[in-house]
Amino acid sequence: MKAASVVADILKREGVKFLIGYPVNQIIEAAAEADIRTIIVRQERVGLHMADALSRVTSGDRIGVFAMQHGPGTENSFGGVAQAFGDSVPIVVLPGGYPRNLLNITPNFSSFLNYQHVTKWAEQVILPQHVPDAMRRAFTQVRNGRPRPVLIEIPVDVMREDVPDGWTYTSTPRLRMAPDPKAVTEVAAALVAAERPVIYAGQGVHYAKAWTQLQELAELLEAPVTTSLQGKSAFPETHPLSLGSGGRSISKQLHHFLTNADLIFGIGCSFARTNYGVPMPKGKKIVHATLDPTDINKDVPAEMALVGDAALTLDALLGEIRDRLKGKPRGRTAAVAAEISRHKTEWLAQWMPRLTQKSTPLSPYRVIHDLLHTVDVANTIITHDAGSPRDQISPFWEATAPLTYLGWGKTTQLGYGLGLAMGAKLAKPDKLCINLWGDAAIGFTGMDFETAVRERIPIMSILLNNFSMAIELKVMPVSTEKYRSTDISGDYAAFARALGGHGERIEKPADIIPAIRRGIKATQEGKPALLEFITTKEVEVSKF
Ligand SMILES: Cc1ncc(C[n+]2csc(CCOP(=O)(O)OP(=O)(O)O)c2C)c(N)n1
Ligand SMILES: [Mg+2]
Repeated sequence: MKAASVVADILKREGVKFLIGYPVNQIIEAAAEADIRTIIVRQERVGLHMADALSRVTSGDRIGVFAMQHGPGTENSFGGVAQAFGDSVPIVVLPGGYPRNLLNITPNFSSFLNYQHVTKWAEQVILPQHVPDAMRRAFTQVRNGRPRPVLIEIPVDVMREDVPDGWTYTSTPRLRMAPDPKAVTEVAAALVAAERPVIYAGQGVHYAKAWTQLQELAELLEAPVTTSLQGKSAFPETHPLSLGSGGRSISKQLHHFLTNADLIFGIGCSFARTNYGVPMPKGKKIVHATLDPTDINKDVPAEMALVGDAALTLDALLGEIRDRLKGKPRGRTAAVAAEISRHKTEWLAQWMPRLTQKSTPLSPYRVIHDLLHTVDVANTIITHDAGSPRDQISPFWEATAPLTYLGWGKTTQLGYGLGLAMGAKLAKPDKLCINLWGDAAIGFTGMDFETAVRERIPIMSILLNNFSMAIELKVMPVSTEKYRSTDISGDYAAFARALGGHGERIEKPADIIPAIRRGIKATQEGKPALLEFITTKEVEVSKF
């Protein structure tokens, strides 16, 4: 068997159903021969984003795989891999490599060398007989420990060579690690002793599928819960103990509770310092539970820490806490819920004029509010994009079911959302998959709307077109005034139609909901929809 066919065979044994890629890479042809559906994108970055979403929405049970050609393909893929690394997403990247006589010789791009800083594991396979070993290592690494991209570079001449008969492959295990029982006892005592604890859940809860344990912990401690952007939807945001998600913009109730917390318990989170996460106030007792010890004491000093899978960690803590409380609730829930509700009511009252604004151009907040109240939220997977759309939607979208909101942004590449929605739709065809983006974002990856049409991946794109990079207006006043440097333009509804999709431009408030309904209908008929809302250059976000 040729090395490329061995890779395809191994992908099959690892449960891979889709190979997303861009030619030329012999693995694409070999995958098709092995009945793995190949999906060809218009540029590598979007394909990587699709693979990324596939892993995210399946909690890593399925691993997104992407293959591209040596040279330009690998050079052009860097953004997609870097984004997955920044956001800790497990994907397998299979670049071709230059033939061995040119491999590692300048100016030929070496994936092995160049991807070191954006992968947790990178290998170059020199001999065809080593392909199964390399694939075993890659899948073992991608399924275990901190989720992150892995990469196996196979030179084109190796792909064409035979792997000698007798090779074997066993699919790799997913192993979990549990925290030190002694540390669990100490943390349980601290959680029970805290007067005003706040639980901060990260995406580790999604990967461990520890959603019920998280809710149980909140209800047992009678403590409020927030999440990172990546952890958004790990806790039902309509729950009386929910503070909503953290991000660059946050709710008033979240600000209030974090400011007044005596202990912050981070579960399945990195506490990485970022502009796109809520900062932890100084002087709080931080308890950090994560599966990656390199995050402990990195950006936020922790008084106590637990290392392990979020589900096993929460299981262990729940046992200890139940023992300590002895079935006697402390009766805090009503007061905590009332305190949340008071701040939430005040906050929403303050934002309601924008959320229900009747003027034109439309308020992006009105579009988001109408969308939230039109779709079936629990059966929708939505993602934001970089820039204002992220900060406008994330505090106001109340996710009710796990993995129905793909939050992101440790690094914030404009245009990421489209591929995420497409990958989510591939993995969960019964969900309405939406990406919300601005007119700068579509400039990066918009052409892959054609991939959605051609590959029958009926997503719904909500485009907020304000003919501007509005978020930059404050930082670029002179270049805007002199050279119109923040202006951009386009007729994206026409663009969507030209590519074979459903495209509509919406300018009046009364047309928002009917257009959303028509967009959903188009997706149900198998046609991707792009709804282009003409909006104000809104720059206000909910910050404290
Ligand atoms: C690849 C990339 N380059 C640059 C940026 C910096 N950046 C963040 S948002 C933004 C402009 C956003 O404009 P738009 O999407 O139209 O949203 P608006 O602020 O107009 O609502 C820029 C340039 C980025 N996030 N990603
Ligand atoms: Mg814009």
